[in-house]
Amino acid sequence: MLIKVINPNTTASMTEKIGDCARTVAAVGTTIDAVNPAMGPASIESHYDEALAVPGLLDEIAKGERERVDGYVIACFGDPGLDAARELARGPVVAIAEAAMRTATFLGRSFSVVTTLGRTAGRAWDLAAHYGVKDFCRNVRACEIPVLDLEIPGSAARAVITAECARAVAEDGCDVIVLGCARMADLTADISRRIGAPVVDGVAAATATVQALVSMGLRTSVRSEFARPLPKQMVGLLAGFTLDEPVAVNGGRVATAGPDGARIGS
Ligand code: 5HY
Repeated sequence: MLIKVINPNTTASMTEKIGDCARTVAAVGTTIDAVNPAMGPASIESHYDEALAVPGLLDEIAKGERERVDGYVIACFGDPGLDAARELARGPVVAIAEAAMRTATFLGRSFSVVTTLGRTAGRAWDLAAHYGVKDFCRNVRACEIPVLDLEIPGSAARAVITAECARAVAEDGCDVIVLGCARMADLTADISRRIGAPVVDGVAAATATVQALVSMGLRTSVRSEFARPLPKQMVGLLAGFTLDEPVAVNGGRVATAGPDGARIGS
């Protein structure tokens, strides 16, 4: 099984750490291909960043369809481009906020999210509501740490995040902690040991979920909302994202051209 883990920002060192974390839950026979787009923001910390990360993300999905990838992980806590990616990919696509929040509901009555910047908290609440788990969410707490500070060896980020997680357990009374950034994935075990509560990282949760879905032979339904987009002309910078007329192949997903003009086979 081949799972493509896409870090939608363009920071390769972060992609490498995300890939390492995804491999901790990969079963024998599962290959993890961790990638980031060649275009887009170095980190995603605003709606603007998120919007501009999506074309690069979709370009990686299109490449993955050519590479016959079995399933995808979107490794950014805003779950950018998730619905569009599900329209384009044959295999299942799981994003880390959804996976982490749903996983947390298996482990206790409530969770709190501990994230990077306060300005992203609203997005986390919107996602909790969208995924139907808002009643489980006690709080979304921000550490006011820029995403890329997590890349700085020896920075205070680890201690600040751990302290915020401990405060969440003490003050919110939550049973479980959800880490609100893909780059926090390698802090999970240490924080859990220190605060005495389960800590869920979305990279591992999403990778394990995609692996399980593929193993069960399950993929996104194409009956309505996630059917292939109707082809239309894209112009300007996005001309290469024009999807051409689909051709039915073996009753399955259609074969068509992708954002980079290369055919996507089914
Ligand atoms: C993430 N940004 O997981 C989010 C975290 C955030 O570049 N990777 C990013 O702050 O929303």
